Amino acid sequence: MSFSLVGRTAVVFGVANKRSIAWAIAQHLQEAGAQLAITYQNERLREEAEEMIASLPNATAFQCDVSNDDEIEALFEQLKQRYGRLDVLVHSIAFAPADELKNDFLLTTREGFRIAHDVSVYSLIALSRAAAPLMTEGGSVITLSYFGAEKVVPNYNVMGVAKAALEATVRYLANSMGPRQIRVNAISAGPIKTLAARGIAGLTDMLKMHADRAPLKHNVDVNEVAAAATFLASPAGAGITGETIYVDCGFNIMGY
Ligand code: NAD
Ligand code: 0WE
Repeated sequence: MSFSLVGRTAVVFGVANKRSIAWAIAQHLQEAGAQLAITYQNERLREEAEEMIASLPNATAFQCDVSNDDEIEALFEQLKQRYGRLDVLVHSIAFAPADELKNDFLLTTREGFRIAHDVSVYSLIALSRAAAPLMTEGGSVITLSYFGAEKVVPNYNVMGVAKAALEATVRYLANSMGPRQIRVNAISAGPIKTLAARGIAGLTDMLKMHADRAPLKHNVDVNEVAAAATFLASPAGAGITGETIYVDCGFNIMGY
């Protein structure tokens, strides 16, 4: 069984900068032989993203805000024209309004709940549906989750509820797309200092506690997450679908 992605095409969503988990995954998929479409969210991220993506062999940059159905449709029309077929889709996107990650969970607003679920969960369904007709030889869809889906992590709040919905969505999509040989899985990564984690009060203490408590006694590196994604994307992952695989140095198995 092969780990090679030679002759495969992957689309990767969620590159903001060099620290992005999506960027590490894109690099690993490229090293495994895939050609890549890499998307960034908006004009604000365009310059940095385009420059990074231009530096990666066999990679092309596209813009797509996943909260906009027209942008999703336009993107997949471009992907169809350019590549014809798709094999791998990586969804590495999450967003909740900043206040929702610092206020008491009881104060979660209707709009904050809606946005968190729209951007972080519904987008996986919308992107999977758009990709399915291009995955004519089967495929692999991969999303990123976090432990806050399963147990309470203070301040993760509505994002925890959204990640629980994301993991359930992975199971329902796996059942829906299975007959087309499209596999759908989540990687639940341990905390990593990326743009999405920066500014979180107490992150440094949290990283330290995580490394102390995890069986492997260190923090997760983006390359460990990217290696697991490459495995799930490759023929070596055949037979795995609907799963949430922890890449967290074993943190989640501990009871005390
Ligand atoms: P990041 O900030 O680099 O990536 C998040 C991405 O989401 C950004 O590229 C941002 O542009 C994109 N995004 C947000 N709203 C969007 C929209 N409407 N349309 C298109 N793109 C949008 O941070 P990251 O840590 O690499 O996060 C990637 C994924 O990994 C997220 O799902 C996050 O929940 C998950 N995750 C992160 C950690 C961590 O500790 N950093 C741990 C576990 C899981
Ligand atoms: O999924 C995430 C973070 C996702 C995220 C980050 C932000 C920051 C900027 C979603 N929305 C926003 N909105 C913003 O305005 N992680 C797994 C990283 C993370 O976030 C936490 C964590 C960890 C770990 C929030 C509280 C506690 C722990």
